[in-house]
Amino acid sequence: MGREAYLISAVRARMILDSRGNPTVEVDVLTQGGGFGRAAAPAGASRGKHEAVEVRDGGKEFHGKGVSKAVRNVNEVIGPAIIGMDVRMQRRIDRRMIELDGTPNKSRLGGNAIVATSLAVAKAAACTLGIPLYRYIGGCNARVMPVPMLNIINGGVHAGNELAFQEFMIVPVNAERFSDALRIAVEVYHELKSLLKERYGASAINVGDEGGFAPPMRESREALRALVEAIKRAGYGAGEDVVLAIDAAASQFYSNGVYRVDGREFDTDGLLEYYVELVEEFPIRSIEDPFMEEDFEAFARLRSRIGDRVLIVGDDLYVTNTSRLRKGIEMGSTTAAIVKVNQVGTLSEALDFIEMLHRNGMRAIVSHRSGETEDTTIAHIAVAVNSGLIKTGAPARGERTAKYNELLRIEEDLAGDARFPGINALRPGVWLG
Ligand code: 2PG
Ligand code: MG
Repeated sequence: MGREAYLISAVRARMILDSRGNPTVEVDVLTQGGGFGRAAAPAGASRGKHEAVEVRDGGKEFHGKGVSKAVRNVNEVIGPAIIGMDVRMQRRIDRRMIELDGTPNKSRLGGNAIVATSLAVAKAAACTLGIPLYRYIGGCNARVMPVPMLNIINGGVHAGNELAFQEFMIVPVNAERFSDALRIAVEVYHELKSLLKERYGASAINVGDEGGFAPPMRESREALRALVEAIKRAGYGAGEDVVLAIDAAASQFYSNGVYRVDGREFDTDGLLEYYVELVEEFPIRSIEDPFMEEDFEAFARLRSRIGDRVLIVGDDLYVTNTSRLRKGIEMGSTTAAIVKVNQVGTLSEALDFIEMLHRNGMRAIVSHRSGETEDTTIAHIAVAVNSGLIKTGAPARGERTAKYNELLRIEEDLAGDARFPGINALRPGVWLG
């Protein structure tokens, strides 16, 4: 194909709805060669303070959450600036958008406008080349299927119960391939469903924002015990076949030096000891955002206590931002980080962040947001960069299963080349082959 085929011929944005019924931005990018890419911006509920800013309309419509300004920014500012550019020049296009925006946090054009465009550009490039997105980003090196971390009990700001920790996850590590791991997770999910129904009644199996159950529990131990029991009832070993992970999202229950969790009030040291107790009692192998988002030092202390056994993960701490990550590396804060493209705003910045993690022997966990769409880009990114880990909710609700289903297709496409790292994914620095 001639070079003209790769030139961007049109950029179109519109408003669509996300999984919480809020407006979000969707962008189509077309190329002269007939390539087409479509992507949508997700939205977080427990957002980090330093994330790229979403531009929303304010006012009465959609309770202020409209995105007509962000849509206009794509159609009238970004589109005209990138039409005619070579769609394969991802970094140049992303840089162009960053320059056009001109703010440190993408607040002028909107992180939501920019991220949807950036991802749609990558998809249009892959489409024009006639290859799947994961191969476009990762080339022939892409081969590691991610171990899924499935949030099957929802708390925090994602659910209407009293659990302070936001996410209680299962991680099926003892499997030959991704599809087997997903099956194991689904079996545990359904055991958990009947267990919760027996114990708390039918309303306990209502689901939260990420498809996990939101039972009327009051304490983390109650949730962790239920997970262990569901794993056993499904016929698996808790700690061997399936391990546990937590996203505390601690900024949400922190104020003025005090963490309010499980009916108690902790200072930083007290909360640290509480995590150590939980790790001794339950097969927890990963803890995300254990402390509030500015306390790099507390993360580092937890890491030196239990970092040899448990992945210590920064999400709100880093917000997919390399300068924050650099600080975390200097201080030894974590052994892993969550990667959410919309926290930083462009695909190339997210890829930089992942590269920095990998070069420092840390794990990248490619992640959804609690407000999602049918967009499956993160499934492709996880495989493209051989992250070995993905976080995309329970195996229920269409916007969550869209990602798992795409991973099933990718595994099929990779066929004999696919690798599934199992427990090694939770060992930072270990090669995932
Ligand atoms: C998180 C995410 C996704 P949110 O904290 O890790 O699970 O939640 O999108 O609400 O920030
Ligand atoms: Mg998080």
